[in-house]
Formats: sequence, C-alpha cells, structure tokens
Amino acid sequence: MSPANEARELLSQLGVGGSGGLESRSPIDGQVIGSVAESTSTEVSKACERGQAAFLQWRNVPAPRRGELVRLIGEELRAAKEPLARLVTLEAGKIVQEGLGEVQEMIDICDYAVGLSRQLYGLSIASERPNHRMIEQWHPLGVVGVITAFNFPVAVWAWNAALAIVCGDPVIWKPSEKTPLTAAAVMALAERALQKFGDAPDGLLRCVQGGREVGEALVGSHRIALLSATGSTAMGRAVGPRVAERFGRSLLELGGNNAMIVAPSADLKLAERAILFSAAGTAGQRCTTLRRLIVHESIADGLVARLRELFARVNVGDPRDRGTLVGPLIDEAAFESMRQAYPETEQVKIGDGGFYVRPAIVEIDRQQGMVRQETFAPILYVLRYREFEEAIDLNNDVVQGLSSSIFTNDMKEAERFVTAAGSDCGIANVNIGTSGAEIGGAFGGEKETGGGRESGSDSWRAYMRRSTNTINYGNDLPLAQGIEFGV
Ligand code: UN1
Repeated sequence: MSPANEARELLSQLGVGGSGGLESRSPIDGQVIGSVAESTSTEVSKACERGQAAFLQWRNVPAPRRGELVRLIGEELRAAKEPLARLVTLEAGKIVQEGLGEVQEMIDICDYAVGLSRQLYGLSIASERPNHRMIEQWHPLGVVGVITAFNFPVAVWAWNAALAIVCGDPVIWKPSEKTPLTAAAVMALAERALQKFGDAPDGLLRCVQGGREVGEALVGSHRIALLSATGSTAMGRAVGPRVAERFGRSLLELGGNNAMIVAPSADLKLAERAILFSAAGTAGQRCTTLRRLIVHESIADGLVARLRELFARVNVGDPRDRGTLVGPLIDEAAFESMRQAYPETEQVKIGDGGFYVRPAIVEIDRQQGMVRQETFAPILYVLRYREFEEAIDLNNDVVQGLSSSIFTNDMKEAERFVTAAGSDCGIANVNIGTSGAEIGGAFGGEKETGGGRESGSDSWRAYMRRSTNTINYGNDLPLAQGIEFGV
C-alpha cells in the first residue's frame, strides 16, 4: 500500500481528522501523506494564555489525581500502540520495530509518572533555632513549552508531558514541522484521556503546529515558565538566551557526537551488535547515534573488516518491510548534509522517491573537520588508540557531551570510564551501545548538548519550583546567626 493510503487509514483509526496548509511528506517515497492546519502567532499566544489559566486550576489538583490523567493517557497509548507506531514509521521513516519501541517509551514514562505522582517529595532540614522547623516543598512551576524534533516525533513529548502533568504544569507542544501527523494523533489520544478524566481544565494540553515562527512565538511568550527543547545545538543557541533574557527556565537537549571505546579485552560479538544498532539504527538520526568508534590498535583491523562486511550487508529499504534495518533519511536536505560530510555516500534506489543510504565507515587519524560536528546520518568514524588514557581524551575531545560507551572486560577500565575523570558525557555506558537509553535514568548531556535532563531519576524537579519554609512554633523570635536586634 502507498504510504499516503496507509496514512489515511491509520489517521482515521486514530481519530484524527482535518487538514490544512502544513503538509507532511513520508520519507519512504517523498509523497504527501496528509496535512494539518498551521497555527498563527495569535493562536500560539492564546494557547499560552489558556495554559496559564489552566495552570491556576491544575496546580490545586492533588498530584495523585493528576497522575490519574497520565494513567489514562498511558492506557490510550497501550491500546493504540500499533497504529501510532505505524504512523511514526510512515512519517519519520523508522523501521517498525523502532516505531513500536518509541511508543513503548511513551507508555513506560506514563507508568513512571503515575508512580511519581505519589512521590514528589521534599526534605525536612534541621533548623539552628529552637522550636523551628525547616522544610523544602516542590510546587507546580507553570506552563511548559515543549519543542521536539522529527527523529523522536512522539516519545519526547511524552517524556516531558507525563512529568509536567503530574508536577502540575500545562503543556504546549510544538512538534517538528516534518512530523505534524504523529503529533495530531497523540493529541487525539490525549483528548480521549481528558474526556475520560472529566474535569481537567481547558488548555491543559495543547499542540501548536508550524515552522520556525510558531516555535519563536512559543519561546518568546512570558507565559512559558519552562521551555524544553530538543534539536540541534544551533537551535539551542537561539532559544536558550531568549528564554534566559526573561529569566525563564530552559531544558535543552541538543546535539551529540557520541563515541564508543573498544578495548582489547572486549567481547567483540557483543560490540559488533551494539555498534550496528547504535551507528546504523534509525538511519543514524538519533541524538544518541554512535558517530565515533575509538578502537585499540591491536584489534582494529579485524573489527573494522567485520564492520565493513556488516554495513555492506545490512538491509536498507522500506522501513515497513520486516527485513529492513535501515530506513530512509528524513529528506533531501539530510541526504545533502550526509554527502557534504562524506562525498562517497552511496545512495540506494528504493522505488521512485525517498533518500536511502548505505551506512558508511570512515577511518580517520585525527578528529578534525566534519568529525567534530553532528551530521544526522549513518557515518561512523573510526579512530585507533594505543593507551587507555588517550582513548578517554579522544572520547572527551569534542564540544558535545551526550552519550558514550566502552566495551571492555577489564573492570579497571570499565570503572575508570565512569568516574569523574572518565567520560565527560551525561550518559556513560559499559558493554552496551550509546543509544537506546531506558526512561528510568536521567537523559541528557553536557557541554554543547545543553545540560538538561529529561525522563527518569529526579528530572521531575525541572518542572517544579522549590519553596523553602522555616516555621516557628515557639513563643520567641530568635534570629538566625545569633543576631540580637531590637528591644
Ligand atoms: C533522541 O534522539 O532525541 O536513548 C532521543 C535513545 C532514545 C532516545 C533518543 N531512548 O536512543
């Protein structure tokens, strides 16, 4: 079936109607598969005002009750897992397995957030004054703006929205203009959950669709207390200062340039599988994609030869076909940027449209030029090292700091890699690849990756404000620091 026909079926199954000026093209064949109405700046600012009004109500709803809404969203996602995943495949070009994985990630974060809705805890702190109690509470923050990229068109909204809702914050979502249909489908599911929930305030969950101007309107709104943005470092560089200017908060998840060290003791069978998934999976378009392989010189020849074989054999094709491991790049611009980084890029002809490429391996002896930039395409640069310290230096010697990993069976090396003097990335793994993180951990990275953390662990704190309370239950008014003042 053509992507356009399949999209029509899936959209009606998912309860998405309507059309408009913003067209969506499937990377599978480059054809239009649907459209949505584009939001105007006035609509964006209205959504922000409504969000603020919703905030004033939602912050008073007990957190476990807020969790109930997230539970209902999770149920809708479970029921619609298959069609939503298929729509992700049509619109983002991911293979079916990865589309299913992405929706599973949404379900997982919903489950996580439901539990979290009963665990938004603060501290009780010893006061230096008699008959005083000091506590820390976490309160809802305000409206959260969420800007997401095409490569995880639905999961990243869920990471943010599930936490924001239980934390007491309304969410306004600006999805990538390349993936408006999956966003519309998610909003239709959320709408059903809202109906079942009953009395959630209007304006709690909104989506604004469009390109740069829509994003800018959101970023510029003083109603947005937290702006969570996923995308390129260039985007973060534009967004971060604008939000900071009005003392808003931002949570940035920007470019990665992720490396894996393969040490002499590594289990090479495991390493090969991890490299294949991390470097070629999602056609190299994850922010956690493996871009640099740092291999010990004693094993490099053999490993590179096997990887070349694997990469040459990997099935590139229609992401809907069962045997396909590498689907299309998102569009022609992505193909052009791959060609710019690697002029020998091999285009694979599949049908009449779409940009399909074979993953490439490029051996280098220094990290310079394109190696230092994040090209969103399956190009794996291979470097050799001699001393372990040199490998760690190479891992860290880029401006990005998202994900990293080491394959070794030497526990000293493994431990060294995850110490403060080891990998400087937000994610440092041992004997697994750089991509495919679980939602239970905090997700994000350092340096030009932006420093934000989403998803698990205590990432929820970004969506709340801290209130420090000192409470006097005595009959005197002792001052802190022993100060004597007054009569
Ligand atoms: C992204 O590419 O923006 O760790 C997110 C991973 C996924 C998330 C990637 N769980 O690869």
